[in-house]
Amino acid sequence: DKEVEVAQYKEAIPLETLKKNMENAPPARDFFGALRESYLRTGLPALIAEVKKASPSKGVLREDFDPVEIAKAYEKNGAACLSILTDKKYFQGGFENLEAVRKAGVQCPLLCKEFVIDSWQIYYARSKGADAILLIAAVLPDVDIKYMTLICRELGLTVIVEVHNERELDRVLKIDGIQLIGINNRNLETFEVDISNTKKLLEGERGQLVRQKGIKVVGESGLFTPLDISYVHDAGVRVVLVGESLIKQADPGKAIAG
Ligand code: IGP
Repeated sequence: DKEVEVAQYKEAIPLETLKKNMENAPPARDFFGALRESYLRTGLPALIAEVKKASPSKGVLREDFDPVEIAKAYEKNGAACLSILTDKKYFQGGFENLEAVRKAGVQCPLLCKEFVIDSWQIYYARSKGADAILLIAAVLPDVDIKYMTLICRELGLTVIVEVHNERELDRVLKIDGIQLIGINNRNLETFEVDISNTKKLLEGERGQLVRQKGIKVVGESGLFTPLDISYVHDAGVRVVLVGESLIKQADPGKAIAG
C-alpha cells in the first residue's frame, strides 16, 4: 500500500518539479556531525528524540499531540537530533509535520522517519526539510540501499540503515560507505521488543567488524530508563533513538533532562 501512496504522490509532483523546488531550499544540516559532537561532549549516547503521535503496537500515544511544541521541548532539553514520523497509515504522522518543525526555527537536524521504497521519497523528504533518511534493510534489497545511499550523499543527507537481525546486519556490513547502522530492538513482525537484541548483534566478530569500519551504531526502540541506555551504551551503541517513553510523559522535554 506504500507503493500505491507513493505512486499517487509521484503523479502529483514529478521528480523534475521536486528537483527544481529543492534548488532554493536551504542546504541539509549535518545530522551525523551533530551526533558525534554530542557524544564527544557528553561521553553519553547522543539522543535522537522522536516526534510520533501513534504506533501500530500502542495506538495513540498522546492525545494533545503538537509536533512543533514537542520538537521545541526536545531541542531545549538537549536532544542532538530529532526523528519526525511522516508515515500516516501506521503512525499518524505526515510530511507537513516535518515541514512545520523545520519552519518553526528548530535548529536540530531532522530524520525523516518513513518507509522508503522509492528514491522519489528521498527527494521529497529533502524538499520538506529532512537532513537524514532511514533505509530499512528488511524492506530494501542491497542494490536499492546502495543506490539510495548515493542519492543521499549527493543531497547532503545522512543515512541510517536499520537492521533487526544478524542476517540483515551481515548484508549491510558488505555495503561500502555506511556511517550509521540502526539496530531495531522491535521485531517488526511480532512487535515484541527486546533490548538484548542490540547486545546480541554486536557480540563477537560482527561487533569487531562494525568497530573496524568506524560505523556508529544507533540503538532503536524499547529504551525507557537510564539503565536501558547504559546497557546499550556498554554493548557499543553511540546513539539512541527514543520515542514512546518521551512522548508519553506529561512534559516530553523534561523527561530528557531527567
Ligand atoms: C522509537 P520507541 O520504542 O522508543 O518508541 O522506538 C523508534 O525506534 C521506532 O519508532 C522505530 C520505527 C522504525 C518507526 C524504529 N524503526 C521504522 C517506524 C519505522
